[in-house]
Amino acid sequence: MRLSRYFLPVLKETPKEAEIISHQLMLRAGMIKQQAAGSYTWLPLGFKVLNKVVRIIEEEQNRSGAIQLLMPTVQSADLWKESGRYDAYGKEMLRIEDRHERQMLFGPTNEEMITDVFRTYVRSYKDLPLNLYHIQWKFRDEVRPRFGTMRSREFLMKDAYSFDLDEAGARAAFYRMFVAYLRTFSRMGLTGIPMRADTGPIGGDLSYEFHVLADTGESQVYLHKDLAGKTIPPIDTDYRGDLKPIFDDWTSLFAATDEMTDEAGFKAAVPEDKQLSARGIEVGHIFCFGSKYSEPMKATVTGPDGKDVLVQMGSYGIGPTRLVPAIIEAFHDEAGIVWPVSVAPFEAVVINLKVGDAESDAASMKLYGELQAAGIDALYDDRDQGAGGKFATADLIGIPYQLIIGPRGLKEGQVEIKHRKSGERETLPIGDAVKKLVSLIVPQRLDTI
Ligand code: 5CA
Repeated sequence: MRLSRYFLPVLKETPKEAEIISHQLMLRAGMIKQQAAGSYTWLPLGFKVLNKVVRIIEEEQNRSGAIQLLMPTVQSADLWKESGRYDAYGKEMLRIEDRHERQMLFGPTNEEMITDVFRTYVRSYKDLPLNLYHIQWKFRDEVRPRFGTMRSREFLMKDAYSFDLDEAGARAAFYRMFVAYLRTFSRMGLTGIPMRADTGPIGGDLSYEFHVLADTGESQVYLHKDLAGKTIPPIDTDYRGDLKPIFDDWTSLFAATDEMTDEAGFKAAVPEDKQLSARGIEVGHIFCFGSKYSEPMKATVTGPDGKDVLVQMGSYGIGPTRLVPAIIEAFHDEAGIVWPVSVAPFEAVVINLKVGDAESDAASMKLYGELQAAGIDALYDDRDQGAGGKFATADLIGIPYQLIIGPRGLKEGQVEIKHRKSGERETLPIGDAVKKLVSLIVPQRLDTI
């Protein structure tokens, strides 16, 4: 992408309405624009990051055996009356009436709709286990939408729903998602720490929230320090095998939100030198709720003995539009965002210091082309502007590597690479630059670990 033709409305000033750093930086870097309270347009740069986050989620969901579909945003109230949640959901649900005076709603979640899909088609235990997921916009009329896309009213959710013959099957499905979640957050450079949590309006008695630790997090969390450095299950984890040992290993160390414990309970459970009391951002939440929906909605399958049984269900959410600011909370400095390569909007930016100088233009275009040919997601800053402004933009929008090309270096046959994270700059022969960038970038995509 050539920056001169891109749409990147960066702001010089920090907008006053933004309280936390991720919200400030998303506005300044031209990633989002507020439309109404808790409702945002994703501008091109933001949308590019969001898509990378979504792609990682999809890859890990697919790897775990979940199958993607897509359900509508606007739902019929009838299904929610069947489950009994239409009245129970209260004011957070945006209720709509169509021209025929039928009651509709903008979906805050999809347990009812997926249960309806299931009961329409699935008849036999032989079709189980089944896990269906989608990535779709939700609307919740939050009392306090705030912090930009961190807590918005319209937000994107990955929601998966599992169906099993019995409780043991439902548990195994829960473990598969648990492992997929650990891998998903880790591929974005984050540690998503699973914590016992309250089930709220989704229901059931077993649930874990995944929290990213950050001072600006909305939840108070208590955990055993060793959870932060634990090994993540690798790419070749066998999702058909028994994943309970991984679940047991992670959950044997204490971690809970303040809805599930208090300071006294925490202090009694964790040795003093291992106690970590922190703020957390809830980036995922998984639930196991048995027949809470299958019973009122009569979702059954024929079991091995020929008798009908209620299907055992769970649901599993991740918030992609919350993950983007959560990643920024974890990775930024005074100059701006410092994206991990795996979610960076561009992996490298070619900075032409002297647009209009024939040699600089030719070398920049050549290297930009070679980077693209090598599969690098590259941006080319070809704007006719001073070097200071270009560096400031590249730092602000957080591109992991800057390839700096100017007449002085070219005379010596040299270019420079700046590492955004460390600030380190290295000079190297022009012919080595692309190879060097590929060797730096590819391993950090974390798509083979
Ligand atoms: N049906 C279940 C799981 S599929 C469910 O709705 N769970 S949830 O309510 O916990 O939401 C799942 C995830 O969506 C949360 O962990 C969070 O990452 C994200 N999320 C929830 N509310 C918001 C919001 N207002 N803004 C941004 N993300 C949100």
